[in-house]
Amino acid sequence: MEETKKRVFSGIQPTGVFTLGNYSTVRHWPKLQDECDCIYSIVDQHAITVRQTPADLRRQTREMAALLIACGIDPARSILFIQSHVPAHAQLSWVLGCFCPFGDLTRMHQFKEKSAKHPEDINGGLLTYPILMAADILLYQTDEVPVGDDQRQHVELARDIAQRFNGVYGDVFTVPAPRISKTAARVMSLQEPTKKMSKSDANENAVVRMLDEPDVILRKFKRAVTDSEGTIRAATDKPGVTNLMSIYGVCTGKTFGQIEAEFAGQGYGVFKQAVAESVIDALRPVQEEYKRLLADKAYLDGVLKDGAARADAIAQRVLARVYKKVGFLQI
Ligand code: ATP
Ligand code: LTN
Repeated sequence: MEETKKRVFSGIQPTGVFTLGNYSTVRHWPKLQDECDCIYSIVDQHAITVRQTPADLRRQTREMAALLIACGIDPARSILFIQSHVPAHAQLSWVLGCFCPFGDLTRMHQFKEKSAKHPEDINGGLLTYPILMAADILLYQTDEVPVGDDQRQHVELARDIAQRFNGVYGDVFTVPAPRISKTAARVMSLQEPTKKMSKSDANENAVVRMLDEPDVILRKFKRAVTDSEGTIRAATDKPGVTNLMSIYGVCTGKTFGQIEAEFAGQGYGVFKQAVAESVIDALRPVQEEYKRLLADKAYLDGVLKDGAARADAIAQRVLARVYKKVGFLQI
């Protein structure tokens, strides 16, 4: 009998070069490829909920594919594709929107944050973003969704939608669960350590990018906001130092206890230098592989084309079932 592997789906927006925060989450994805059936999508339709420059979006989409492969996503074992290449995402999104209460959308943290950040453009897409995300997930009968902690609420909404739909039409969708690695620390901004480090942050000093050169990384860590206490320990009233500790933990695998012991009696200068070096070492192999891949556009495009065809075949079947269930006439 054929063994049925768990289906895993996750997405990432091509909104810029990805950060150490994204890396903290994405580096867990390749490990799932052996035990699970993995599908990873570059979600360009989600990206336009915030205004993008078309040429940049195109370039960043291909760059994101190269970065994901450089991080270890293997196109032979996983499906890697661009969301807008599979029309069923937008199609299912419409249907699912009719199964999602308006109030659930307005209480999403990300909607509140992004509408505060872009008060001049609080568009419908920003509000319905989680419905499209639910469509991404449910189209593939996903069991688990590996994401950072900031996306938990969205995955829970996808669960609610699946359950509501199943409640009306029978077991159509697999009910997905978030898979949040305990070691996928939520990396915070280096300048405002109570806010998450975000790709689209306008303050470059706040963000360490995957493709930053070593001297840039060092400079950003030297400027990182800490506090006046001068001891290296994790505490809620020390968000800057705690964030640096978790970054050091991501790059070295050390626990907070080990880090506190290692830097007992030392100052922030020494600690910041060590954190920067650990990041530089962790990123170096990914950067090298990325540069190699980006030079081979034909290979990347081939991977994305093949990925879209494989994703589309799965998505079409699920969409057809949904259309039938809700009563769309098939001729
Ligand atoms: P944007 O700034 O455009 O909103 P983002 O940096 O939040 O983007 P996404 O593309 O939305 O990045 O997220 C990709 C993945 O990275 C998600 O699984 C998300 O949970 C994770 N992630 C994003 N930021 C962080 C962070 N600071 N720490 C840990 N994981 C993160
Ligand atoms: N909303 C996610 C990106 C995303 C996603 C998904 C993640 C879009 N669709 C489906 C998991 C599953 C984010 O902002 N990180």
